[in-house]
Amino acid sequence: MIRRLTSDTLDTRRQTEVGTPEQRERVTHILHTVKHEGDAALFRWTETFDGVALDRDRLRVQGEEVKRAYAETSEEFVTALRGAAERIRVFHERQRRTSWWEAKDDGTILGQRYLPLASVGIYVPGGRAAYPSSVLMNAIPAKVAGVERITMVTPPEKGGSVHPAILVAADIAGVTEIYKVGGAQAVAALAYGTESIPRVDKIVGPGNIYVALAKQSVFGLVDIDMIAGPSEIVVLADETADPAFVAADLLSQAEHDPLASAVLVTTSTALADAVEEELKRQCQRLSRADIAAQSLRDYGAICVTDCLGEGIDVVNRLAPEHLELMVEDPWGVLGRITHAGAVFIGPYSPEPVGDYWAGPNHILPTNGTARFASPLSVDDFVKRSSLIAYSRQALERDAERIVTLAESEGLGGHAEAIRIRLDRREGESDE
Ligand code: HSO
Ligand code: ZN
Repeated sequence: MIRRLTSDTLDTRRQTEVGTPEQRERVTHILHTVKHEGDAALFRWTETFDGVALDRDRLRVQGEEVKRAYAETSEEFVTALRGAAERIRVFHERQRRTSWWEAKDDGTILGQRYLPLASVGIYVPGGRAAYPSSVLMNAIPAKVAGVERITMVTPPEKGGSVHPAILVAADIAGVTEIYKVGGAQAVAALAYGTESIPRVDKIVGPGNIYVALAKQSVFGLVDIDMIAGPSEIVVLADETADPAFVAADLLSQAEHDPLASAVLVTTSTALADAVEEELKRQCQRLSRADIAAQSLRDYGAICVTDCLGEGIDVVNRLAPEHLELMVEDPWGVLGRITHAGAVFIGPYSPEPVGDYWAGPNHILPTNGTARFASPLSVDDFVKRSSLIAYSRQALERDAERIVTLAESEGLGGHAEAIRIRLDRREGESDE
């Protein structure tokens, strides 16, 4: 049910090309219609893809529906979600940046100012991939950053409603408006704006292939987050690890998606054998056994290495989204890990702790992109401005060199903007 691969043959990275030419063409067409026809195109596509007839009133989720959503979900669920939200908020508060200024003796002031984005759009997929926890992970960093308008879009279910758990999560996270539209048409609405949906500055959140292609297409007009691939976990374990724990954690990731990848890298053949047994035993007990089994078969692997150093090299090469360290000295190993989206340290830090509760973001770089990308954070929802304040004294001092550089680029107007100031005596005006 799971392959044995060597460190040479193990590579979980997928193709990075997103979508087929036909899918791209379809998305281009959908974007075009929404751009030119606005709401009318949204209603048409929603009828086609979701089988739901919308109008302006029904497009936006009303306060009444949110109230009803609370009534339809259990108190335990709401309490747990609130607890998670608070922990996520506290963790992300620590990521807040402070603007800074530096005043020098020559009268110059240089600085950097952070400001929140004014508006962001969060895409929440429909059906089985609609996770309330992901609503929190997307919206809370934006809230902490100070984003004023947080718009959520999500495809309506058959009867034209949105899953109550998603509405409750959106409410707890501080989402300001919710629209029942999904797919490429929702991305188009967020990027271009329609009569009913105001455009936003950045679009985040996972979606299917059409959503990913649409996000890619509108990038530049608006900002986007990463294009997330299927989820991954790598467990690095030695003979001290509990095989039942290791198997459970691999399965917790495999159950997400037939395309998810769960990999064990270990120095111990005995552990590898025991984990394989455990995988078989535990998998059949899962409600999503089919998905987990398919994921393990197609994208799972066990890799036995000669030594821990070789195992660490394999991990760094894979640059996994999630890495669990279940080795005798996990803190010692941590210093040698260079690429991983999130590192779970020791036997009592299974990945679901991070998926739901601990506080760090569960939206992480996939497909080896942890080599250069980071978890979603408050930084994704702020931007910087540079601040430059020169004094006459400082300008006099630096003028010659600035003029030299300007003239070397053939930009006389630049040089003149410096000279005109020096030619004038202090306090003198044009008249
Ligand atoms: N492990 C998933 C996040 C998630 N798990 C949501 C449960 N709900 C992707 O990293
Ligand atoms: Zn998960």
